[in-house]
Amino acid sequence: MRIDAIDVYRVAMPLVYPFRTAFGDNEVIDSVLVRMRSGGVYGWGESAPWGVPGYSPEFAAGAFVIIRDFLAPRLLGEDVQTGADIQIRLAHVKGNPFAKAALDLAWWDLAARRQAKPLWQLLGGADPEVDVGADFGVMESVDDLLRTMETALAAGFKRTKLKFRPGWDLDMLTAVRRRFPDAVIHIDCNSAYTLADVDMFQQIDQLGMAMIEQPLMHDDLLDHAALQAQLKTPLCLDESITSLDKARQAIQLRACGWINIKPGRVGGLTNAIAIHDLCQGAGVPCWVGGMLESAVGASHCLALATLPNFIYPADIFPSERFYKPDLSEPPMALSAPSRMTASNTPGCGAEPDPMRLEQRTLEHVHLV
Ligand code: OSB
Ligand code: MG
Repeated sequence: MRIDAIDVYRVAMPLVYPFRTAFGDNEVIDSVLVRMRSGGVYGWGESAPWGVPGYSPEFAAGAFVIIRDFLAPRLLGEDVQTGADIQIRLAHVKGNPFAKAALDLAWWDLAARRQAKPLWQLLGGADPEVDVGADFGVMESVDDLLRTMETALAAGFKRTKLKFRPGWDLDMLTAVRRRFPDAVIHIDCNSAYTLADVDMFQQIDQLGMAMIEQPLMHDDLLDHAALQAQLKTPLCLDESITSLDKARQAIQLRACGWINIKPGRVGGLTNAIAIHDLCQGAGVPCWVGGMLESAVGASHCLALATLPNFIYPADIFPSERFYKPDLSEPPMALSAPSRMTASNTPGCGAEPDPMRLEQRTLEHVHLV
């Protein structure tokens, strides 16, 4: 299909409460949305690298410029048949997976809408209903966390992910484990530690975590392999897996037992599927993560999560947990306890509410 026009929006989406992790405390999520037109049909993509390069080296204002000046011009007027075609045309830019992802996702949504197919089916999903988990950031007190976890467990969530950072660490986790001895729990360190912390990780190793997510540097594989060799708890790589090659190398090095796949972090759904398939062949299980995208980006994540090697509940949440209201419609909602169902309408099933998009846009460009 010929790509006739691309609109790029950089938006700031206010959170209902600050999201606190090892890479900072945020009250607003900065995201980039792309609308891609072919003939009379539009597709939407979204990628949320956030406003500050604290999770990865990318940030929303930079991604906006990369898309506007270097990526979108390579697609306009072109006939693009497959996701691989998109990636080839974007390959002249090194790295910058979040910027590439916004375009790649818009292409997939557009392709699905043109075929009048739900995105999850176009991606090769098996069942539109998937497991989703509960996640908790750093809180005011351990008592607050215990109370919130109690509610989540009572609501039927099958696993809980806890943000972990210096000062909100072993004491917190020990208290949680004491209170919930059988719950499936894992921690996400967002690259806050080094190999000098191996003693702490060996103590965590006794607490029966389902996995330890990204303990070490954001782009590291070797130190993770060294740490993994000293632990029985599987590590999960998030930040470090930015491409198919990184996933292959991580598996080869035995740097982890799990791989988290976020469409944004790996450059889009095309690469997310390739990583999923590689991991499936290698016997490495995966799960889908997110970046607090609006319902457009989250719907893409949900469609991805229908693929068969995603066997741990995804980081996809009801919109109201973060946004009141969500920038995009319809909002993300549970379809059953700890479950969400990918949309059966053509495409990803969501698009921005025009008024909210206008209110939250910091920068917009229309490219033809
Ligand atoms: O590391 O998985 C991450 C959100 C934004 C940026 C990075 C991450 C996350 C999450 C999302 O952990 C899940 C959550 O809401 O806790
Ligand atoms: Mg993570």
